[in-house]
Amino acid sequence: MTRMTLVRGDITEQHVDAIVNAANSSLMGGGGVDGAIHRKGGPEILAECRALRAAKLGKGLKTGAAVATTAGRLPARWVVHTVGPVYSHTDDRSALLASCYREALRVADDLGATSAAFPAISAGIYGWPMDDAARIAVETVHATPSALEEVRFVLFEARAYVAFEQAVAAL
Ligand code: AR6
Repeated sequence: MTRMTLVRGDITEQHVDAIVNAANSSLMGGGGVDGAIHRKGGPEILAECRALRAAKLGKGLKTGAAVATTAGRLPARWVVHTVGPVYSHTDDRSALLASCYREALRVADDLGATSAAFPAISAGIYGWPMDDAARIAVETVHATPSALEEVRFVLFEARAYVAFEQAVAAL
């Protein structure tokens, strides 16, 4: 049974097996969580991302998919990169956001991770409304079987923490 926990803080400081990155399809870094992970994790992460692009992800990582690299200098074993959908007012992309959590869990599970930390994927630069992003995150992890002992949601802002707390309470 996977335990879901919530903490307010910085995902790059979490001592877990796998840290999930809210990346973009290029895997070449960016702002938000992605920027923080590459900055603190160091150049080894980007080097592995480049190698993945060259070997099997020529067109980049698809939205909703996940792939692992080293965690470099972070206090974790792996970074699992996933690409959230950009929020749209006209197009329901919820299934793609759910897929990010499912695929990242599957990749972490396949690696033998026992703990994973997730940010609120798509809820920053990609514009997803926080309450809905939290509901999709919590419901998807709850519904996805894995051997992980702990899935930790690491929320940077107070309003994100409250949204995740409410989503857990609503399960
Ligand atoms: N630890 C935990 N959460 C954080 C941290 C951190 N260090 N930094 C930001 N957040 P975002 P997205 C929160 O924008 O919306 C990048 O440029 C943040 O407050 O990181 O999926 C990528 O390269 C928000 O609640 O990811 C992509 O181009 C949440 O993490 C694009 O941004 C997600 O915000 C992805 O956008």
